[in-house]
Amino acid sequence: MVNKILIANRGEIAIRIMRACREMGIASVAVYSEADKEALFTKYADEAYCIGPPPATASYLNIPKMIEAAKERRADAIHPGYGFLAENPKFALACEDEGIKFIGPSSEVLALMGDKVGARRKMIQAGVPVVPGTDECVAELGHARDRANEIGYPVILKPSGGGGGIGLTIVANERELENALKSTQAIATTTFGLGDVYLEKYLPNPRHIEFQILGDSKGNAIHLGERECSIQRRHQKLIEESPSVEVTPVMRAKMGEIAANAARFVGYQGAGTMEFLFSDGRFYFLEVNARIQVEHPVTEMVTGIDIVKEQIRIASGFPLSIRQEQVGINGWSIECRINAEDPLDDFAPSPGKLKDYRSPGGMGVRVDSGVYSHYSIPPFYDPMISKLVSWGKDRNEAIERMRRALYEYVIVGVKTNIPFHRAVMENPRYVEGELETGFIDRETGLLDDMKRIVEQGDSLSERLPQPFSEKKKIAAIAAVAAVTQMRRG
Ligand code: MV4
Repeated sequence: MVNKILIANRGEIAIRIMRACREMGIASVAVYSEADKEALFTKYADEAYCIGPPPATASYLNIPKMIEAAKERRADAIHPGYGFLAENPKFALACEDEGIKFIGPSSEVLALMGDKVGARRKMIQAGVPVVPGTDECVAELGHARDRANEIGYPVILKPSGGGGGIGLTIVANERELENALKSTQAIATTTFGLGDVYLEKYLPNPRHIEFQILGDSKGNAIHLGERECSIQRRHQKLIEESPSVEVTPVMRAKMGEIAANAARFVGYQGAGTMEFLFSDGRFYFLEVNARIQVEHPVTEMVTGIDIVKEQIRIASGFPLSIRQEQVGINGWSIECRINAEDPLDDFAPSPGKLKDYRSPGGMGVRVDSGVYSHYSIPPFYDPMISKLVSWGKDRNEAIERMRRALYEYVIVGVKTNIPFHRAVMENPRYVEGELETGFIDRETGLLDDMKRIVEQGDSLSERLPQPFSEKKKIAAIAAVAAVTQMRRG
């Protein structure tokens, strides 16, 4: 097994990885930016190393600095977490060149999966069902027009160097194609440095369902079932669950086998996700996420498998610790991403100091977080406070536990999206499992539900003494004003 892992990431995922290290007796090295000196992950690690100023480009995205830190601290492996350098083939290659184990797929596989149209081609070869579309890029209008006519409108233009939703353009008819092609190519060039775009049939309002896969260096690959990730806002996932109400055991076995076969076909090593759109009872491959994902805990809760430990074992050259027949799905798990943002102000970020903080607990509740009471959430990175994860024997119990946990959560000092999560957990369509990617846009009543939830003030937070509460401040000002009035009168 590796001896010392440098975690090239920050926040909750850095701690998630360090927890696995601690249980496995592996030393951990945190690298932190100047903005993260007081962050929990910096304190949690066995060692900490400052890699530069707050902007990510100067710190968490700085490949030479990461390698320098690993060599200086004699780390024999690097875990990249998610985001930042996690799927950067140059980073994996730099690790490989220095004899440091990159905890993830090889640089070749990362490069292949990062090229979305190349990944599509490869998946077609592996027998994976894909959305009807082009298996090469479309550069000229004439070519795009011919292919779009074959596919049939509406179509969607996607940057090949992208992923995750940036630069997607829905094209309703041929008249729109010319402008759409130009603008998508321009966006692709500016954001990904590559103007390549490809075409797919546009599926209206699909569900987003993804399969977790694990592949080792011995050629074994298995799947850990699916996650339903349809509750998204502007391509940001907010709620995920496993399993999906839409997937029967027969479908799970069939799609899971297709996913695992595809992993084996490309020589996939480590943990990964195959994203699918689910529409009209069918799965269509979208892309591979070649990293540990934010939402991995829901899979861990229902399978009992520690995905980060498996990643570390795989990178150390060990075979997978479980066979496919040993993987079972037990109960139901839901994750709510708790963000420092104001859901009543178009989800505007709300970084700042946590004047008070107490996370929920009790049976079937897991909180993965990188904060503590009196910690200041820096404005430089994503505003996630924690991942609140519930587990229950069935979906209903997982929802009940999530509602109860959201009631218990005390976060004072910043605005959070907890009212949004409470509104969804009581939404009749959500409770019925009627989820699609258009859920938030379609459920126009959510805003009023959130307002009501905020006004009702039915939370544990409201019942605890709150030295900094806004309500008390207002009451104090009113009292002073009343006294002043009396004196005047
Ligand atoms: C699509 C699609 C419809 N048809 N592709 C958005 C994220 C990126 N990974 C792919 N996305 C989509 N691709 C075809 N052919 C609709 C979306 C999409 C979406 C997908 C998943 C979750 C939320 C979404 C919100 C809008 C659009």
